[in-house]
Amino acid sequence: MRRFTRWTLAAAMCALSGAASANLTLAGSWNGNVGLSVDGIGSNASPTGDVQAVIPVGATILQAYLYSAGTPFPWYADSPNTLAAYNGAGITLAGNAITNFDTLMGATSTRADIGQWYTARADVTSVVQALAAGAVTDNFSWSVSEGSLSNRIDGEVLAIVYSHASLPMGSVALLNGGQNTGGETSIVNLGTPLTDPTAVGFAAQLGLGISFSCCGQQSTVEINGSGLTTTAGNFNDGLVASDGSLFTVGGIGDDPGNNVGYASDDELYDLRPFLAAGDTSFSIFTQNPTNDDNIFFASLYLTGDIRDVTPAIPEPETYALMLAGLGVMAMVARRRKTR
Ligand SMILES: [Ca+2]
Ligand SMILES: [Ca+2]
Ligand SMILES: [Ca+2]
Ligand SMILES: [Ca+2]
Repeated sequence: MRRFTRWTLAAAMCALSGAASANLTLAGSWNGNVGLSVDGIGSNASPTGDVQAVIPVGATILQAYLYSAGTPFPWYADSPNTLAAYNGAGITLAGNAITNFDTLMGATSTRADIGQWYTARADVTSVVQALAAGAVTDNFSWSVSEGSLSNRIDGEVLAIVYSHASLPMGSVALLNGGQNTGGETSIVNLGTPLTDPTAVGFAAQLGLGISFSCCGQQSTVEINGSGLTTTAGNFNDGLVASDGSLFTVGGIGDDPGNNVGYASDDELYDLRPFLAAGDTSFSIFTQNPTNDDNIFFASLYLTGDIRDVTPAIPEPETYALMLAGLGVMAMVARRRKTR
């Protein structure tokens, strides 16, 4: 029994250190005359509500993703935690049944009672291409429904990447979150050094998608080690303050500046003050001290050359935790051998 306890402790320590590795992974990046449309909606109504899109007339739609963010499991035992659950729920976008969710992601809380969020992502490129075909307007509004899972899905993000010859050269990156609430760092690597961020026309925007957040629950974000915000979260794109509607994403209709305060922080951020000419990379650190929010999505737009986004080298304390775990396992193994 004692041996079992030690093995369990050692395994748990290794698992903890593993879970703390960076988890903001690249869903895709696009370079050229590219632009980005991001919006979200959350509610417990049926339909859920309308999601907005802004796509220049004549643009080529390169990629569109629909993210649907469920409440955590096992906090709610009937939260969706499989792709089959999402694909069978009756989720729709502008009346189109979305049954091709093929990627699960989502944060893991350091609180066992909350557990894990299972956010699903579907490729809706062909759906959005058809909806926008032949349009004579830049602005779209499409109804979203969460079907039978409305009470256990906080909301949807619609992210669209397009290109248009009138746009400046730049990069878009979409990131699947699932940040460990305890804190994680990702590195954005650039193919060419940054031009002067203070020059006219330079743009560097970060948008975050966060679910299951309200009522003072908030996250900290640092860029290159400097504080961007301590108040990311809340349900700015959710219609009511109840589970199944706690949803926010930085994007259309939000202030491109960095808003101060929990109520006004809209999860759309200007990174220019944190960047310098000649930079070849920058870091994004997120942490949710309240351990109950799901940072499941991030978008980047940069008049620069994003090549990839990679996990940062684990923090020193992560190494220490991992080594401690390995040490306990080695100790247990030695004791077992001598018996
Ligand atoms: Ca809902
Ligand atoms: Ca928003
Ligand atoms: Ca907010
Ligand atoms: Ca803002």
